[in-house]
Amino acid sequence: MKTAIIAVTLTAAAALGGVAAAESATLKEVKARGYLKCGVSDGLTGFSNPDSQGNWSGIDVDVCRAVAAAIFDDPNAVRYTSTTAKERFTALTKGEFDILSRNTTITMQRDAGLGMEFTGVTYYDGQGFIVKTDSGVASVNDLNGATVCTQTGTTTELNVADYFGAHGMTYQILAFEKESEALSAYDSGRCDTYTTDQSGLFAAKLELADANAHTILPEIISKEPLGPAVRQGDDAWEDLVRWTFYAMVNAEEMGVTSQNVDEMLKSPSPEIRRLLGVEGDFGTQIGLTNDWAVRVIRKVGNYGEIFERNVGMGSQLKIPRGKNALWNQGGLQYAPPIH
Ligand SMILES: N[C@@H](CCC(=O)N[C@@H](CS)C(=O)NCC(=O)O)C(=O)O
Repeated sequence: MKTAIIAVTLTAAAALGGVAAAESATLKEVKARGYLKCGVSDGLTGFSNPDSQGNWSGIDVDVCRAVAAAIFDDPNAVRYTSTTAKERFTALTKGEFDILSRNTTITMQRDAGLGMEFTGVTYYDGQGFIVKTDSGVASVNDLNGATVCTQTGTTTELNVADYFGAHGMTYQILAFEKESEALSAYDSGRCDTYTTDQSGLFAAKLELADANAHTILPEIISKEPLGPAVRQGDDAWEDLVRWTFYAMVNAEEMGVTSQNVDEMLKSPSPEIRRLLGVEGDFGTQIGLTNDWAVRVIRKVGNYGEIFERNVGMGSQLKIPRGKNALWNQGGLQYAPPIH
């Protein structure tokens, strides 16, 4: 009996003392290849969008750039693959890329039923609607009998069915595989409204022939927590991607930016010292060196910086922080602590 108790106590102590980090097969492959493979959209301003030279930018792109900075100290060591809403999950599970970072909503079916793991919420969104201002529609509740344009393989159709059903409203869906097709169908008057994540509506507005002739309705009909996903079965890779994002959120909370990170290495604050690897051995726990977050923050920035330049006031979209503010500023962005 006594022996059993001692054995249990020793096991617990060993667990608290830490176990050697399991080597990530994906990390090994990425290192040998020399770059990260990142699955993105066909082009969505603010999230993942190529310029005329084929250079990608956006919040989702910065997630991949951050992981590449953490591994290679080079945010450009990434190859991007466009994937449609419909194909994205099979493309990830078949191994076409190491991370899917494509304005993807976390749902139970996707997390538990499709062989993927989500690593955090990079953007809290919700589904909205855009209408022509002169249609007189001022609320979703004015859309009874409407023809609704949307994209296949997304969360949008189910949300419309749930909301319209619950409110006793009828509707007709016109669904397209490509966003450009859905949007031009709406722009040419084939649908009364176009529906998607509200962030996508801000982006879509910029593509319409006369952006000023359209209004985004005030209601949000769903929860769309967007985040990156990795294949199931490589827990160590999942941890690396998860803590790289958490490092960016923690950095914002601690006031560590791409501009001051080198100065911050001298900070006396224990939590900043742990984040930046001056103290502790947190980087090695995800298969990297302890200053992994320094590379991420220096080369890509903290969460607030990536939000502002891609979708916030420093971007064309000008989306307010809203729910994506930090938890201590009235928002939902909350990263677990590094200790
Ligand atoms: N967050 C939703 C919607 C994602 C989605 O595919 N949205 C469209 C409209 S914003 C899109 O990404 N279009 C760009 C593209 O297809 O490349 C989901 O995960 O199902």
